[in-house]
Amino acid sequence: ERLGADLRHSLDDGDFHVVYQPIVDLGDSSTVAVEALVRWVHPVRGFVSPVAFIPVAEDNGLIVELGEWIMRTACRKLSEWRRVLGAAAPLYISVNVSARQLSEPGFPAVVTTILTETGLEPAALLVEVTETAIFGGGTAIEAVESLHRSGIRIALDDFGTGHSSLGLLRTVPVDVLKVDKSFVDEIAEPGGNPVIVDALIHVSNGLGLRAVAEGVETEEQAVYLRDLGYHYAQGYHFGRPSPDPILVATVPAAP
Ligand code: G
Ligand code: G
Ligand code: MN
Ligand code: NA
Repeated sequence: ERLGADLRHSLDDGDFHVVYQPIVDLGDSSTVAVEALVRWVHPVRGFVSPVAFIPVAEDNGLIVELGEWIMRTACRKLSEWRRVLGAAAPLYISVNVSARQLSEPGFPAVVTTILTETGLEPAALLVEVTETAIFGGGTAIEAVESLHRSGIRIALDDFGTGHSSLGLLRTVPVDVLKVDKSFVDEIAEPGGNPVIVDALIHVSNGLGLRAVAEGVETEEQAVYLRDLGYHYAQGYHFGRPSPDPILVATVPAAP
């Protein structure tokens, strides 16, 4: 397929970029972490959404190489922030990993090598997986267990939208629940019903997990979530994904 061949060229030509979205503490809006998100600027088509190209890269296997590049780029970035900012750098970086990457033999070893190369300890990395990826079969669960054993933390992304079984939270080593935007959207919407965000903070606390509310777009939603007991959130209200939200925010303006 065309898009597939273009992915190959763009990987060689440097048309992929990684942007970073703040994950904030709802108490003081400080950035505690960032999520890495890949962007593709196609030489002819311009911006192509990951929603369109990640599935193609999964099908033709390029996601393995692309995903490794994203992971290395993100880890280098956190390393740079630490070099410049020391303890004021974000605590960890969150990286999305797809089903195909998880079931690639040797994936956990690749991740460990990247951490060593970039001088990060395992706890500096949070790997985001979806319920669907974990249950895609093969060795995905074993990979998640192996990453977790090495000290890398695991987040369940888009939580509640897949074929969720709450039992999964007891059988797979999960540290963080990323509560899907569709549930956050119900807050402060006419006719909306925020019952799921309410239920999930209890589930998360009860299991000793951390919850991150995704897709927070308004102050009203942020306040509501904080009052429910959420500590962490992410969304356009706090910051859109951008090339360097950390150094841009801290570099003093020119006189
Ligand atoms: O960043 P954006 O909202 O456009 O992302 C759309 C979808 O693409 C989301 O489901 C997101 O998880 C996925 N995505 C974005 N960046 C990456 C990435 O680096 N790796 C993988 N596997 N998925 C990504
Ligand atoms: O599936 P995942 O949660 O990894 O996808 C995150 C995607 O959601 C990213 O592509 C990011 O650009 C997008 N996103 C992040 N915050 C918001 C938000 O507040 N509103 C909307 N519409 N999208 C968001
Ligand atoms: Mn994610
Ligand atoms: Na998500």
